[in-house]
Amino acid sequence: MAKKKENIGITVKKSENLSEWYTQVVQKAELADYTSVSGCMVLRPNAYSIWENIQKIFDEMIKNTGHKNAYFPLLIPESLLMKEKEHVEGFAPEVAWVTHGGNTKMSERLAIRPTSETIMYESYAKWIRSWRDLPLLINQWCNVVRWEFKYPKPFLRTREFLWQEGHTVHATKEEADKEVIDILYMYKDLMENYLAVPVLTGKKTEKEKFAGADYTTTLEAFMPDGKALQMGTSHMLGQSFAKAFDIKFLGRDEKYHRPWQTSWGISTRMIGAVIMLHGDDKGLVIPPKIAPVHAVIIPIIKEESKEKILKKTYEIKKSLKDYSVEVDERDEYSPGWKFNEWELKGIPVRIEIGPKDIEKKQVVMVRRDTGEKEAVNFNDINKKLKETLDKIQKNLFEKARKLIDDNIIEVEKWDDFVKQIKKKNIVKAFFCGKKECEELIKSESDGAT
Ligand code: 86X
Repeated sequence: MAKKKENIGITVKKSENLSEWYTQVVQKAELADYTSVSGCMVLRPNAYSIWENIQKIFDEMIKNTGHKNAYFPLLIPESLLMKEKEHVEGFAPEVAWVTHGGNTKMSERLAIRPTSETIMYESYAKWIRSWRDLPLLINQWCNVVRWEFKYPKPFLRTREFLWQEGHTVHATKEEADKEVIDILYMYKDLMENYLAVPVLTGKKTEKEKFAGADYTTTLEAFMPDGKALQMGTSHMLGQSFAKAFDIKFLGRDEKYHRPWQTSWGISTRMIGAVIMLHGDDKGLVIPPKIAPVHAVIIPIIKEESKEKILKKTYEIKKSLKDYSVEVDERDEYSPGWKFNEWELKGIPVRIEIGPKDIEKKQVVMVRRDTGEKEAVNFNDINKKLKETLDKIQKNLFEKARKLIDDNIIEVEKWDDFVKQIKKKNIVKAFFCGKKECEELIKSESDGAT
């Protein structure tokens, strides 16, 4: 018997209470869960598989451009972490420490990495000898911990998160400048063409740049609440770390030189942006290119035709071997209940097949993003699925693009600037870049950054 519909759906509208809506989607789509440690959350399989897809895409991009992966230790001695003062100063209150091994107090406490510049550059100083060792292009995928006290939000603000951090060393400033921009545009490609999240790229102000960097470039997405969300950063570190860690190389001219460095990172926070931006009142909507499951086939089973329908269902699944396809043949749930559940989980395409469809040699294909239904002949399923996934991918991006475009307002006067910021728009205006002006802007306009 089919179960009666329980209240597994989202009970608030996205437009009415974004924050509550977000929390419900995360929980009910089984993306993440809280634990007994505040700010430390479980990435459940539905979210971790999205992360694995993102990793795979970006990992290939950086490998194709000569970068290699490595793994550096989790624990960083205090003295090492403090070596480049400028970069730690503002962050020191967020460092989590390991102080004991069993009952024995350590002679020097160890930081749980908040970022890995120090531990990596200590090694770099040993490994880099001559111009032949450059460029050094290393990335690591790992977890980091920052003990923040702001209210945690799954994916968007957690004390532990997963990320990649790339750390490169170059012989010349020009090469390092180029690396910063190349990575920035790889990030943009990933975010726009795979996550379907349009981003604005640019340079952070003096106040907002990474203190250890000469300059910081950033990618910012625009959320439905009118706020910008930082999706990634790519820094030009200049020579400051090379000096602090005494990284040098013997040039072709037989003289010692200071190399130039970059660092860059993206994290599981991106998943939060995907949820916020693409989700709707029915729940999650996953862009096809990062979806762990592309399509779910739901056989509409009547006792007399059960065998026939299941046989065809698995035939179809087999014919779709280029895609990740699930079959939901649970008979304790009604078709309608299953439809709702797969919609809640954001799976891009639903394929329904019932007794009448078999007779007509067709299935019904349903898009998650628009709800559009279409009858598709058995012979066209493969082709149609590809087309539909492409359409969904494109539509999600274009909808998000429109949201950002509609909310960017260009102004020339200060009063208009303040007015538009208060309306939660993104404002495009001239900015002199001075620190005093930045502070004034922030205080006079409800905290614009
Ligand atoms: C800044 C800079 C940089 C590599 C990236 O943005 C991309 C990947 N690193 C990270 N940052 C800190 O340096 C930092 C340091 C300490 Cl000690 C901390 F507790 C928190 C931090 N947060 C950010």
